[in-house]
Amino acid sequence: MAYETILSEKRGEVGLITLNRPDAMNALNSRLLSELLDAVGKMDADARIGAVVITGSQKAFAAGVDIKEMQDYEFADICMNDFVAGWDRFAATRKPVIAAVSGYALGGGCELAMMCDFIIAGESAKFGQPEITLGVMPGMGGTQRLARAIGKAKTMEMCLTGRLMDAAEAESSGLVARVVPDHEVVEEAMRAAEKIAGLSRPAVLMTKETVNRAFETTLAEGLRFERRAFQSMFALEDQKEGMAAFVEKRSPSFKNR
Ligand code: CO8
Repeated sequence: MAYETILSEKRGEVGLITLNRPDAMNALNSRLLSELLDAVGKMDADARIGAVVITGSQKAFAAGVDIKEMQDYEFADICMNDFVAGWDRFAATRKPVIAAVSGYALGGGCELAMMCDFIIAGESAKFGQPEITLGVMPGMGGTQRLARAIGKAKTMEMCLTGRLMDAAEAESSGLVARVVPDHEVVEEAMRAAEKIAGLSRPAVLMTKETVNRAFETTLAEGLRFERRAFQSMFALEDQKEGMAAFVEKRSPSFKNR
């Protein structure tokens, strides 16, 4: 598939996807969604890739779903086409996905960043769910993922008024993992992705799956899931190698990568 709205490249063991609709603030249209799904799906299936970074431009990670594409939709179109389902497929990516966010991450752009496993933000990043100002509401997980990330008070304020949050507030609220200077945001995300890609893949996948359980189930069930996943790691050669390397004071060489 030839991409028109994204750039996709491999850098060593990391996949880098750049949203690329500069004239539309990287607004997420259906073409971009299908290209993103294609690119991330290939990276998820590629044994040589250990983690993925998604970024936009200095001005905008993504300023939301494409309003011009959406404006004439009727209820029946939205129901029958269920185009949110594509985003659910993106969120189900098994390998770690890091969002490197500079500029605007609004509406569906903020929701896309939150579907990633963590966000590294540049100082210029601005997050928001301004859908209410368009006469609608978040529809790609914003009300749920934002509430889990930053709590009810700020989520309600942002979703009900459309107020944007800057990078410093996003970090202190727990929405982003770290804030770095804008010119370093992709490099920092790549460094984190490279670190992950050098680790035991089964351990990484199970860790991601287990942390995500925390948002889907009770504490008791989550703890049971974690215990079983932890126990299963002792069936991996990588556990033997990782612990032997520590004891022998050398770097581990994980087999399952
Ligand atoms: N959709 C389509 N085009 C957009 C979008 C967008 N979301 N955002 C910006 N653009 C376009 C503008 O229309 C403009 O195009 P043109 O030059 O042809 O007029 C171009 O990008 C540049 O934008 P601006 O001139 O507005 O640039 P500014 O620097 O003045 O402002 C902003 C930047 C603040 C980001 C401003 O563009 C803005 O407010 N954008 C809209 C933000 C927004 O409301 N986002 C929410 C969209 S709704 C949504 O995401 C719903 C998600 C749930 C859907 C569930 C189904 C999948």
